[in-house]
Amino acid sequence: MVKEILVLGNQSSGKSLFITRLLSINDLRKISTIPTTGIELHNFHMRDIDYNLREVGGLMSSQWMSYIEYCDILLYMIDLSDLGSLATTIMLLYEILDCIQHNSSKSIPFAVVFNKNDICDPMSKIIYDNFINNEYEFLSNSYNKIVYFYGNSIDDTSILAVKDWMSKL
Ligand SMILES: Nc1nc2c(ncn2[C@@H]2O[C@H](COP(=O)(O)OP(=O)(O)OP(=O)(O)O)[C@@H](O)[C@H]2O)c(=O)[nH]1
Ligand SMILES: [Mg+2]
Repeated sequence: MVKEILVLGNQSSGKSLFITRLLSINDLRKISTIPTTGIELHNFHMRDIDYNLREVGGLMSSQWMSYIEYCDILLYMIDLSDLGSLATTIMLLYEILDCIQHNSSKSIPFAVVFNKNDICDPMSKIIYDNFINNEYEFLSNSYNKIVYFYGNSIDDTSILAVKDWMSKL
Protein backbone atom coordinates (compact mmCIF):
# COMPACT_ATOMS: atom_id res chain seq x y z
CA MET A 1 0.00 0.00 0.00
CA VAL A 2 1.31 3.47 -0.90
CA LYS A 3 -0.01 6.69 0.62
CA GLU A 4 0.60 10.08 -0.95
CA ILE A 5 1.46 12.89 1.47
CA LEU A 6 1.26 16.42 0.12
CA VAL A 7 3.14 19.19 1.98
CA LEU A 8 2.10 22.77 1.25
CA GLY A 9 2.93 26.09 2.89
CA ASN A 10 4.32 29.54 2.19
CA GLN A 11 7.86 30.10 1.00
CA SER A 12 10.33 29.50 3.80
CA SER A 13 7.69 28.16 6.21
CA GLY A 14 9.95 25.15 6.80
CA LYS A 15 8.55 22.35 4.61
CA SER A 16 11.90 21.08 3.30
CA LEU A 17 13.55 21.06 6.72
CA PHE A 18 10.53 19.35 8.28
CA ILE A 19 10.64 16.65 5.58
CA THR A 20 14.39 16.16 5.89
CA ARG A 21 14.05 15.75 9.66
CA LEU A 22 11.06 13.47 9.28
CA LEU A 23 13.15 11.21 7.06
CA SER A 24 16.08 11.19 9.48
CA ILE A 25 14.67 11.41 13.01
CA ASN A 26 17.35 11.49 15.73
CA ASP A 27 19.93 12.97 13.37
CA LEU A 28 20.38 16.33 15.08
CA ARG A 29 23.10 17.63 12.75
CA LYS A 30 22.48 21.11 11.41
CA ILE A 31 20.72 20.82 8.08
CA SER A 32 20.57 23.59 5.51
CA THR A 33 17.89 23.87 2.87
CA ILE A 34 17.49 25.76 -0.36
CA PRO A 35 14.16 27.16 -1.62
CA THR A 36 12.15 24.55 -3.52
CA THR A 37 11.55 25.95 -6.98
CA GLY A 38 9.42 23.04 -8.19
CA ILE A 39 8.41 19.81 -6.50
CA GLU A 40 10.46 17.62 -4.16
CA LEU A 41 9.59 13.95 -3.94
CA HIS A 42 10.73 11.55 -1.21
CA ASN A 43 9.55 8.24 0.13
CA PHE A 44 9.71 6.33 3.38
CA HIS A 45 8.28 3.24 4.99
CA MET A 46 6.44 3.12 8.30
CA ARG A 47 4.50 0.26 9.86
CA ASP A 48 3.94 -1.75 6.66
CA ILE A 49 2.97 1.30 4.63
CA ASP A 50 5.03 3.07 1.95
CA TYR A 51 4.61 6.82 1.84
CA ASN A 52 5.39 9.18 -1.01
CA LEU A 53 6.06 12.62 0.34
CA ARG A 54 5.61 15.50 -2.09
CA GLU A 55 6.53 19.10 -1.32
CA VAL A 56 5.23 21.70 -3.73
CA GLY A 57 7.34 24.81 -3.10
CA GLY A 58 5.80 28.02 -1.80
CA LEU A 59 6.82 29.68 -5.06
CA MET A 60 4.27 27.44 -6.82
CA SER A 61 1.29 28.32 -4.61
CA SER A 62 -0.80 29.19 -7.68
CA GLN A 63 -0.64 25.49 -8.64
CA TRP A 64 -1.03 23.86 -5.22
CA MET A 65 -4.72 23.10 -5.66
CA SER A 66 -4.15 20.86 -8.67
CA TYR A 67 -2.23 18.41 -6.46
CA ILE A 68 -4.82 18.10 -3.71
CA GLU A 69 -7.13 15.57 -5.32
CA TYR A 70 -4.25 13.09 -5.74
CA CYS A 71 -3.15 13.06 -2.12
CA ASP A 72 -4.18 10.86 0.82
CA ILE A 73 -2.78 13.07 3.59
CA LEU A 74 -2.30 16.84 3.49
CA LEU A 75 0.07 18.88 5.66
CA TYR A 76 -0.08 22.68 5.66
CA MET A 77 2.96 24.34 7.18
CA ILE A 78 2.64 27.76 8.84
CA ASP A 79 5.66 29.83 9.91
CA LEU A 80 4.79 31.25 13.34
CA SER A 81 7.76 33.62 13.16
CA ASP A 82 6.48 35.32 10.01
CA LEU A 83 3.44 37.34 11.02
CA GLY A 84 3.97 39.48 7.90
CA SER A 85 2.60 36.58 5.86
CA LEU A 86 -0.44 36.06 8.10
CA ALA A 87 -2.99 37.30 5.53
CA THR A 88 -1.56 35.22 2.69
CA THR A 89 -1.26 32.18 4.96
CA ILE A 90 -4.90 32.38 6.01
CA MET A 91 -6.13 33.12 2.48
CA LEU A 92 -4.29 30.04 1.18
CA LEU A 93 -5.68 27.95 4.05
CA TYR A 94 -9.22 28.95 3.03
CA GLU A 95 -8.43 28.13 -0.60
CA ILE A 96 -7.16 24.69 0.40
CA LEU A 97 -10.25 24.01 2.54
CA ASP A 98 -12.47 25.14 -0.31
CA CYS A 99 -10.62 22.91 -2.75
CA ILE A 100 -10.90 19.88 -0.43
CA GLN A 101 -14.59 20.51 0.06
CA HIS A 102 -15.54 21.03 -3.57
CA ASN A 103 -13.16 18.98 -5.64
CA SER A 104 -12.16 15.94 -3.72
CA SER A 105 -14.25 12.79 -3.87
CA LYS A 106 -12.62 11.39 -0.74
CA SER A 107 -12.04 12.64 2.79
CA ILE A 108 -8.42 13.78 3.13
CA PRO A 109 -6.89 13.89 6.62
CA PHE A 110 -5.59 17.44 6.98
CA ALA A 111 -3.00 18.69 9.48
CA VAL A 112 -1.99 22.30 9.99
CA VAL A 113 1.58 22.33 11.32
CA PHE A 114 2.51 25.55 13.15
CA ASN A 115 6.27 25.68 12.75
CA LYS A 116 9.26 27.69 14.10
CA ASN A 117 7.88 28.10 17.61
CA ASP A 118 11.54 28.24 18.73
CA ILE A 119 11.97 31.72 17.19
CA CYS A 120 8.47 33.18 17.15
CA ASP A 121 6.95 35.99 19.15
CA PRO A 122 4.60 34.44 21.79
CA MET A 123 1.89 36.75 20.39
CA SER A 124 1.79 34.84 17.12
CA LYS A 125 0.51 31.65 18.77
CA ILE A 126 -2.17 33.74 20.51
CA ILE A 127 -3.14 35.39 17.21
CA TYR A 128 -3.47 32.03 15.43
CA ASP A 129 -5.29 30.45 18.40
CA ASN A 130 -7.79 33.33 18.29
CA PHE A 131 -8.21 32.85 14.56
CA ILE A 132 -8.90 29.12 14.99
CA ASN A 133 -11.34 29.76 17.85
CA ASN A 134 -13.18 32.52 15.97
CA GLU A 135 -13.37 30.46 12.81
CA TYR A 136 -13.99 27.19 14.65
CA GLU A 137 -17.42 26.66 13.16
CA PHE A 138 -16.30 27.44 9.65
CA LEU A 139 -13.18 25.30 9.95
CA SER A 140 -15.03 22.32 11.40
CA ASN A 141 -17.97 22.70 9.00
CA SER A 142 -15.81 22.93 5.96
CA TYR A 143 -13.56 20.14 7.07
CA ASN A 144 -14.12 18.11 10.19
CA LYS A 145 -10.85 16.18 10.30
CA ILE A 146 -8.51 19.14 10.63
CA VAL A 147 -5.83 18.68 13.31
CA TYR A 148 -3.20 21.13 14.58
CA PHE A 149 0.41 20.64 15.63
CA TYR A 150 2.71 23.23 17.21
CA GLY A 151 6.48 22.89 17.22
CA ASN A 152 9.65 23.36 15.27
CA SER A 153 12.00 21.34 13.13
CA ILE A 154 14.99 21.93 15.37
CA ASP A 155 13.81 19.46 17.99
CA ASP A 156 11.83 16.37 17.02
CA THR A 157 8.64 17.00 18.98
CA SER A 158 6.20 18.09 16.30
CA ILE A 159 7.77 15.77 13.73
CA LEU A 160 7.26 12.75 15.99
CA ALA A 161 3.69 13.86 16.74
CA VAL A 162 2.88 14.22 13.01
CA LYS A 163 4.43 10.82 12.26
CA ASP A 164 2.41 9.25 15.05
CA TRP A 165 -0.80 10.87 13.74
CA MET A 166 -0.11 9.62 10.20
CA SER A 167 0.61 6.09 11.37
CA LYS A 168 -2.83 5.92 13.02
CA LEU A 169 -4.83 7.03 9.97
N1 LIG B 1 14.52 28.31 13.75
C1 LIG B 1 13.89 27.53 12.88
N2 LIG B 1 14.23 27.61 11.59
C2 LIG B 1 13.55 26.80 10.73
C3 LIG B 1 12.55 25.89 11.16
N3 LIG B 1 12.07 25.24 10.07
C4 LIG B 1 12.76 25.73 9.03
N4 LIG B 1 13.64 26.66 9.40
C5 LIG B 1 14.55 27.46 8.54
O1 LIG B 1 13.73 28.24 7.66
C6 LIG B 1 14.35 28.36 6.38
C7 LIG B 1 13.41 27.88 5.29
O2 LIG B 1 13.16 26.50 5.48
P1 LIG B 1 12.71 25.54 4.28
O3 LIG B 1 12.47 24.21 4.90
O4 LIG B 1 13.66 25.60 3.16
O5 LIG B 1 11.34 26.23 3.84
P2 LIG B 1 10.33 25.75 2.71
O6 LIG B 1 8.96 25.84 3.28
O7 LIG B 1 10.72 24.43 2.17
O8 LIG B 1 10.47 26.89 1.61
P3 LIG B 1 10.18 26.80 0.02
O9 LIG B 1 10.82 25.56 -0.50
O10 LIG B 1 10.81 28.04 -0.54
O11 LIG B 1 8.69 26.83 -0.20
C8 LIG B 1 15.66 27.54 6.47
O12 LIG B 1 16.70 28.42 6.78
C9 LIG B 1 15.40 26.59 7.63
O13 LIG B 1 16.59 26.19 8.27
C10 LIG B 1 12.23 25.85 12.56
O14 LIG B 1 11.35 25.12 13.02
N5 LIG B 1 12.91 26.69 13.36
MG1 LIG C 1 11.27 23.76 0.29
